[in-house]
Amino acid sequence: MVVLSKPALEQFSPIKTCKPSSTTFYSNIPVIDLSKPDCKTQLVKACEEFGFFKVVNHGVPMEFMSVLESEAMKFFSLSQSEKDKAGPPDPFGYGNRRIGPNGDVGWVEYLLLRTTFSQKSFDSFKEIPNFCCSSVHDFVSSVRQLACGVLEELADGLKMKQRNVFSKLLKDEESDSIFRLNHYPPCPELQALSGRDLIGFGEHTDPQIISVLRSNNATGLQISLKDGTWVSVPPDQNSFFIIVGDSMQVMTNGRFKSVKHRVLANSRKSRVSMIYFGAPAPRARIAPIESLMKEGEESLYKEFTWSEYKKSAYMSRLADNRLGHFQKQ
Ligand code: GA4
Repeated sequence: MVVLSKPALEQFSPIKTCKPSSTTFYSNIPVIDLSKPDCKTQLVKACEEFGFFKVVNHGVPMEFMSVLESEAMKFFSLSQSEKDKAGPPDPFGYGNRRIGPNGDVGWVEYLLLRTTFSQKSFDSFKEIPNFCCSSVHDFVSSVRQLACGVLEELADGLKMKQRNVFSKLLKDEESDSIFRLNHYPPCPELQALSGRDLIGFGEHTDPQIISVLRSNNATGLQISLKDGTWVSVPPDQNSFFIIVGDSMQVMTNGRFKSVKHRVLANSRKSRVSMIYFGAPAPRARIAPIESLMKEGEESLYKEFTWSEYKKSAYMSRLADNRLGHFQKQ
């Protein structure tokens, strides 16, 4: 075992810590069975109450998840210098501890990948040693389908005339959706030295429409409830977690909430997560959808394009309220 001294801890001091949180899991996270005919009502309720839920009977083959997980572990087990050859993430590639361009750091290493599989993306994969492009392709295609299915049920549940009002944004050829593989190495020594929990990925909301997350069976993911309490999500490697993003909050004029979430590093076990961030095309206009607004209901947000929102998001710090700039006074 490597014993770290105080100076070693100081070397990692930019990594944030928090008070050790309760180890009990929150048991009220909605679990929605997508094979049930009434799931749309439960989906709408979960988006309103939590902006977060788990889906089962999701249709993504288990094999896609396990193959990609072992590919990811193979990559993250390479030497630092090998992994660094695939970085920095500008915007795609390997990143270590630094998150985004504005000074955020976390106890995490990751790969940010594009989701369009053109020749260009095949080329960019060649720069990632030991990485099998087809495992990402299979997984992402299947998860995109899951995301679109959920969005169509949501449109139905909201009684919208067009079932594809949200899903068509992700299906657009120019959709700016991205894919992320995160690895949170265990850190028992650091945790023991500081007596606190290490933040793997600091609190934030996702700027996109919807995010679909799958992790191995290691703990760490927390969501913030409406009253601001942080609760731990029980991991489940066979299911997916759906996260409502800022753009969805805007399109529903605040009826669905983009949920604040974060990841605490696990002191004993490596956590690996894979997240698909479903986004519109850069030119797509994001604004509250009129048919979803009650008579006399005022729009809470100024209209913007995804490209404008993304640009502004990338100028913010992780924990900032990014929608603040787009809220009407
Ligand atoms: C949060 C959601 C996605 O992981 C991400 C993140 C992005 C990054 O890691 O580069 C951002 C973050 C995320 C929001 C604000 C900016 C951009 C880091 C950051 C400080 C890939 C994304 O799209 O937005």
